[in-house]
Amino acid sequence: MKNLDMSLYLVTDSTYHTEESLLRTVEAACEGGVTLVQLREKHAGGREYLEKARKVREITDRFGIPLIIDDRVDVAMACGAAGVHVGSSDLPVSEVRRILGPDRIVGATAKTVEAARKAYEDGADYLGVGAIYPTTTKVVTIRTEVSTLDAICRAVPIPAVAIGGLNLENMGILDGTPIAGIAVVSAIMKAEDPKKAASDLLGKVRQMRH
Ligand code: TZP
Ligand code: MG
Repeated sequence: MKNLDMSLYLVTDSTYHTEESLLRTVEAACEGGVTLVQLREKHAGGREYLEKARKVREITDRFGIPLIIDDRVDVAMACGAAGVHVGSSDLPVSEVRRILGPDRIVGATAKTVEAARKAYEDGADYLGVGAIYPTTTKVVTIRTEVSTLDAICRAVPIPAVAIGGLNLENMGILDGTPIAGIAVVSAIMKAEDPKKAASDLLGKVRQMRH
């Protein structure tokens, strides 16, 4: 198993950012202590995605934080990212693993214990589980009960992070579940002070896991 610190996973959203403010926000989040970054571009073509990925990687590299690319194996390989995250309508985990080889990180979304087991067997290194709360970021998603999240964590030996509508005020609901961390979009990407937001979230995750 890879040595991944999944305590605070930033997933980006360019919807309400210029490229410049996106990069500034990622940098501030890195300063604040995020432990993993996923570049998630739902509307960019391959070229734009790659150019952005290279710029984001320059930042994450400076902080020694792994960069994961959402959906696109080709973009991840071209920019030398640490890995790829795939959901149920993307390339299957087994194919992504085959293409990327054993060393890169493959993350998968899992909303059921069955999907979690399959992703693990197919070679996923970690799981994203949610949406725990309603989210304004992703339109097409279903809610995942905390009890399901808990069962997923116990069903597979790979780390799982909770995602979906999580913030400083409501993440207490995860207390007692054996999650490896949380993944957030809005709580950092929409924060007025993303560095402080990241630092506060990280503090709370660490406190919760004790
Ligand atoms: N997958 C499940 S919920 C979600 C994704 C990508 C979006 C989470 O965004 P936010 O803003 O933290 O609710
Ligand atoms: Mg996807």
